[in-house]
Amino acid sequence: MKTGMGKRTMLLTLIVGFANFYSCTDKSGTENNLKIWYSQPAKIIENEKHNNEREWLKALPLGNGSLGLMVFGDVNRERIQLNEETMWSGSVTDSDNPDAYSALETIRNLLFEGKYREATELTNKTQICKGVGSKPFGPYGSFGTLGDLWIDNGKNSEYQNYHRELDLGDAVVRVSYTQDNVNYLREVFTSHPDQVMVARFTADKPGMISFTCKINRPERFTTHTENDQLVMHGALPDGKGGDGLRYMARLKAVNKKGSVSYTDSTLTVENADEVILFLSASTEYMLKYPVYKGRDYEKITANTIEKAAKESYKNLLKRHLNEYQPYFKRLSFDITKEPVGDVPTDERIKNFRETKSDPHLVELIFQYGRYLLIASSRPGSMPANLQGVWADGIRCPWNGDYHTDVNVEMNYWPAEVTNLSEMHLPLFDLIESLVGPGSKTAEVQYKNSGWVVHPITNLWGYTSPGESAGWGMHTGAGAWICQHIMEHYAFTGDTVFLKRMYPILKGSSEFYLDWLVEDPKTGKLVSGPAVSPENTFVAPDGSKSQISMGPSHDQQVIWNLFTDFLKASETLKVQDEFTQNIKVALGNLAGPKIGSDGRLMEWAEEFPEAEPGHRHISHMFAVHPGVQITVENTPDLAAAAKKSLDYRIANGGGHTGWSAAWLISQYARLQDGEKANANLATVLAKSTSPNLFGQHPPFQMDANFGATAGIAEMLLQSHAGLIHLLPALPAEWPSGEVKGLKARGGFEVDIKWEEGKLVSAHIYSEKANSTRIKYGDIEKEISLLSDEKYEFQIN
Ligand code: FUC
Repeated sequence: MKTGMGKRTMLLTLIVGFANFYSCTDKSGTENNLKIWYSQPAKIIENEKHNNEREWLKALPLGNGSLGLMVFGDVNRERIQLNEETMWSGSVTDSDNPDAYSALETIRNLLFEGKYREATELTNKTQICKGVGSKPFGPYGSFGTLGDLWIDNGKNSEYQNYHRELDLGDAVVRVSYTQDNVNYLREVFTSHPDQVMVARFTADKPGMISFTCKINRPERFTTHTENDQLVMHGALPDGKGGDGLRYMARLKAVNKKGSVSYTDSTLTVENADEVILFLSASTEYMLKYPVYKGRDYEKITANTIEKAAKESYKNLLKRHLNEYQPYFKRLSFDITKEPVGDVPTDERIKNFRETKSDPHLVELIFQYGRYLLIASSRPGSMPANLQGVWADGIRCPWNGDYHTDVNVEMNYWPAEVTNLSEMHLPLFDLIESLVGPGSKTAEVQYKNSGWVVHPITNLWGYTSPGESAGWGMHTGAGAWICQHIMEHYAFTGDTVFLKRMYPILKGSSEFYLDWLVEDPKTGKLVSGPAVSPENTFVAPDGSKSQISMGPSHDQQVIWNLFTDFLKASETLKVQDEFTQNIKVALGNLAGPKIGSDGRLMEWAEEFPEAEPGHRHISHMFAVHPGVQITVENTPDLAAAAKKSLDYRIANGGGHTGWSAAWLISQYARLQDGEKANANLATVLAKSTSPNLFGQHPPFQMDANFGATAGIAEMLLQSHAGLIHLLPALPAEWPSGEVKGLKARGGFEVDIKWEEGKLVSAHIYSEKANSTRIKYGDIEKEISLLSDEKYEFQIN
């Protein structure tokens, strides 16, 4: 026990032999608040304008990793908007710039000489990608909608008792209403085990289910009927004037009583007692450089739908629940004992804008982030993109791609700590797939070894810089995305995974070892020409520039990468000339600096910011998600970081959803629960749609994932070499309980608190392990045998 604990006593109880089932236990028993619900449908508006208030943002999302659905719930004309994760336009294209290398040294020298204007001009001329980069409708492509399923009952009579809900506890959308004295119920879910949409239509009187279905999309489709299926298919544009990926969706109905008939554009149900609609969809895409095509999408969609259609609804639901619930129910979070009440979710959000307080809404948004991650990122699927797996147009803002200069990383911040490690796996498949194209980019652009990715990537292995140097020269993206590798390992201890990813970590380290150059003034190693995403400074020559040598962000992500690489090498017992070279480079890397105003510096020199309230806080990577700056180990830098954050916010920072969400984690790491909570309130009040989708605006899912991760950081941290309980608890959550959070080292942690103070914590480890636990000024070393659980109490 640490000295200075005062008169408080700590009870430490060891419970031996707590078996394996602990980690799979359903922890959601205490929750009464897992429903998003409304008293009205999302409206059906033909050709609705793509704005931030659109009805689509009132529809309810379902997803199984690859399929994404948005259920509107209209009584007479149901719209289920459809997504398939690989519905990407575009095609493979060579964007690496062969003119880059010959100008690189000149640019670096100009920057070292303080000639920012010239350096920026030359960077824009020579370093950016060849071609049109990520510009709309080019080969970079975009994620987009698969289309819409319309279910028209041909009526327009009044209805009563309307209720529409998404239950996060079972991932089912339910729509119920009374029409012409008949009570109707629709239940919709997306099954991961069966790879289909299942939508059941029932009524409390026989023969009452009649409707006509169509499937369509804004462009490039035809429909036909085949073996009692309505089939939609086509090819997306390749961005070069031709056809790109081919896709297919199949719809089939299984009825009890009544009849089902098909034409080449419709599926009609008449007078059935009950109907189940099945939908399967796929494209020919494969995440495999350099081919990317080859999935037998016609056969896959045919087989899955036929197989599912043979099963009973009961079995399909059971299989869905058996797969979904063990993920979702690993964690529960309660911060109020008040009953949840009967205020629909859209009203709650409206009210929150006034009251800025609703603990139930906080619980819901936290669990919703977990739900959305399970729905958009299942093992074997593509990672969650800027919109998760949900898009309602043929082109998304920012192409709905993977932005690697914060956004895709933020999507995965909640994965480990909220006990959804498996959902992290698609990100590693993506990272692995970047090594091929990224090695080519490294070689062509910079004559470097290893692999690189710049601030954006897509389904086509795009790794070149963007089309403008101001944001496109984010050379730190590879190091940033690689941070996830050792994070996953730290939480899981999975050495098979580490062995698989080690060459990738090494390849990224090789790139940066070649990339770093000595700053002639300091002798330290610096990265450049590079941006601090996506901020602008006023250079000493008066120009507004983004390009410099050694921006703090790059220095920090490279520090993180080299540190992780050395840890991985040690774990796998690799010690050779290369590890030695990395060790030396790590020692020579320019580190974080505090400016004359006491703030953490964003660039190697004290440049004034052109936009002091900029939404990115890239130089704060070291605080979160990085670990280089901690309150415990580097208090001076932590204090400087806090000053930087406060200054950003005082100047209007945190104004996009993801940006405010990041601030939750930042302040949590700096152990300021009140400011963390204030930024959570900003996300809820300013950046949350009626269906709780995050808004940049426009809709962007990172705000959801960032908010969930931020709440977790407020409750538990384990990045500073110990498990810190309740490091940033705000006064607004005086009592509560969280069960099932994860800490590095593979620990599972339950925490209960009352009147702002810890009551007890349970720490469990499947493997024998030891750690230090911290609460307030109390610290304690504990050692656990495998499958043991400690109870940590304070009286
Ligand atoms: C980053 C941000 C933007 C936006 C885009 C998708 O580059 O700077 O605000 O979120 O990603």
